[in-house]
Amino acid sequence: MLKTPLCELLGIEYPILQGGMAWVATGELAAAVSLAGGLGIIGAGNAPPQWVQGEIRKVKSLTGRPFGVNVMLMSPFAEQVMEVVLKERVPVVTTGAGNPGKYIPDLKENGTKIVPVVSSVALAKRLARSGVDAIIAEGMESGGHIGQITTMVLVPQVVDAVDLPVIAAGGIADGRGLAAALTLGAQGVQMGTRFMCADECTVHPNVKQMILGAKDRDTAVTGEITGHPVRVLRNKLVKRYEELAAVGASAAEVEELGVGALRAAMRDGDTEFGSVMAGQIAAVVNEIIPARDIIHQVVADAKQILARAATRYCSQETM
Ligand code: TUI
Repeated sequence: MLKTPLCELLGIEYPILQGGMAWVATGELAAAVSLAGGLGIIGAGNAPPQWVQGEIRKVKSLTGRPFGVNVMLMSPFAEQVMEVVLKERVPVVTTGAGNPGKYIPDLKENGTKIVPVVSSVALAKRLARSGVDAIIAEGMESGGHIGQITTMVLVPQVVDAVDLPVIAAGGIADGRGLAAALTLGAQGVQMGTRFMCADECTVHPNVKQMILGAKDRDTAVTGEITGHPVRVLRNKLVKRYEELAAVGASAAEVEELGVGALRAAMRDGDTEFGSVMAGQIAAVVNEIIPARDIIHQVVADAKQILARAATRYCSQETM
């Protein structure tokens, strides 16, 4: 057992959430994670509401356990996706890339738990006042759209700023990361990149192989010119982006480079010119195993690490 009050709040066995990654986190992955006792999350990304509804039904057909949908607030379909989420009575909604404030009253009335992702203390405080149920504090080690603060620095500040369960995200892929997050005051973790290499993840196999091969300095942050910094694995797209940035290209030119690139990577396997969004922790992801095994390994290792630290470093004699 490794239980925190967050487990009770979300109705899960282990304090592990699976990141709701666009074009990656389908119903198959979400169901596998929820069946294993974590919280599986469908990534709506820029997908239309009909697709999201199909994935929700898929999860419901595979498990009766709680699951979530991540609503990407920059999506042109965000509002319609929220309507589907309400209609389908999805147990948990996470949000990203924006402020979900205007959706909170309807979600609360629906009995949906709302757990926004934030990358700053200010937004965490504002949302806590609006009545959200928990907060995911995501550091800039993460893949995809990121803020500017690391997980190590952001999590304790959000923990101090709000009177809600905090979930740490960004740079976490194993038991060491879970133990560290709990030590920082978080009640759980969200892992994205680690679950991309779950057996049940339907992302293109080329992407899984690229993660397995990634080393410490193999990610880069693109999109700073457009105002939407995004962490991806280095490839020819990144080179092209860096060339454009060097000659002072306009935001529009850079934006054009990214159109369709995420889907090209994640679904079609174009790891050369696609946008392979993944976190820095890709470097420690070295095997493709079932979601259940990921969760069990992470929990078992975290428990051992925390117990060892307590006996090794905290005994009376060493004081
Ligand atoms: O949302 C994410 N990560 C994502 S979304 C995504 S899809 C995408 N594709 C192309 C360009 C951009 C995105 C890929 N990865 N993580 C959660 C997250 N949310 N990180 C940072 C934020 C965030 C940023 C600003 C949340 C709120 C926010 O506030 C803005 C405001 O209105 O105050």
